[in-house]
Amino acid sequence: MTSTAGEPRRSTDLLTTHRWMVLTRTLDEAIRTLWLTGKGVGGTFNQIGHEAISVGSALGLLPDDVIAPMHRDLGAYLVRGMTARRLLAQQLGRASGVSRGRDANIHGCGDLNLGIIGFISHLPQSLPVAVGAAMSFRYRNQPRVALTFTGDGGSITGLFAESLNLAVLEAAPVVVVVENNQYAYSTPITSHSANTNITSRARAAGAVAVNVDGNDVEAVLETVGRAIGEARDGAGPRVVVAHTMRMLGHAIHDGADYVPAELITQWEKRDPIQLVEARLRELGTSDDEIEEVRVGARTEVDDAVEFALRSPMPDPADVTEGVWA
Ligand SMILES: Cc1ncc(C[n+]2csc(CCOP(=O)(O)OP(=O)(O)O)c2C)c(N)n1
Ligand SMILES: [Mg+2]
Repeated sequence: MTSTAGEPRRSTDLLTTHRWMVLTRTLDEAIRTLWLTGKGVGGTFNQIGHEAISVGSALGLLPDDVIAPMHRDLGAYLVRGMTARRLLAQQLGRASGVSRGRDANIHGCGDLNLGIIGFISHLPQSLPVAVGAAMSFRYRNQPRVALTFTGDGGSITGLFAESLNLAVLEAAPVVVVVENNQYAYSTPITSHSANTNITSRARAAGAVAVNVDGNDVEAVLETVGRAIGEARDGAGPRVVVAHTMRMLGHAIHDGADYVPAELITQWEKRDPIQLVEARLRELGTSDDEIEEVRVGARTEVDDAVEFALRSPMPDPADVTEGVWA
């Protein structure tokens, strides 16, 4: 397998990308509705506003690559082939879910057949795992890449710097997408980071780091695609800091009344799906074609909701199966 740095690794047209983004948003909204109507189990995270990052990043990978998504990356799971049905059953803790009801929401939501490393934590416990996977690819001379995500809050932890340090020393083919959505739980980036320039912190560890507009999916496709190509070609780790806004609370219980309303209004004007739709119209896509995508997503998600709700809860008798310790 050869690759050329600078080229996205999978050809994809913008309408297909838009379809993944709309499916992600529709699924996310269904999860929210299920929780708000009392059908959820435990907590859940919404990712509205992050669709361009998760979808645009995952589309840059090849089938043999691995991905370790975080809690705002529903789109990455879908792009890698995890169905809406399995994801919703997982969210509802059902036996037909990815972890067979051992855990709910995105925790434990991995499937190595799809190259998805199960979510540990994004603070950023998945990062050293992705670095380890990337090191093993290099040792075995395999042209594969590991892609992982963390948040602005995750990027200020020691593990972020330590993982990057090792990745640089080992020239590990790993790409780290930092989703800077301005908040870590209720703490704004200006309160949790003395240096809010995340690329400079990544560079301090010796990694090559670039910024991207996280609401512009074409920019994400190009920037992360290039980073993946360079990592695959042996250039070492790449960090892409994608700037966006967390449009809802940290998790479903959080009304986020600590976020200034003007900030949300300002970012609503840059909604990633509206932006890609405006671009599609510019390129000649009709309103009917866009509506068709929305209807398709609603049909798929309605089916997934029905499937998940009629799936049984796990049987307490087999609770120890598939558990290591
Ligand atoms: C090791 C660990 N400590 C604390 C938590 C609780 N926690 C979950 S998410 C989060 C904040 C994450 O913020 P950020 O990295 O900016 O990601 P975001 O949620 O904004 O996408 C915290 C403190 C955790 N999951 N794991
Ligand atoms: Mg954050």
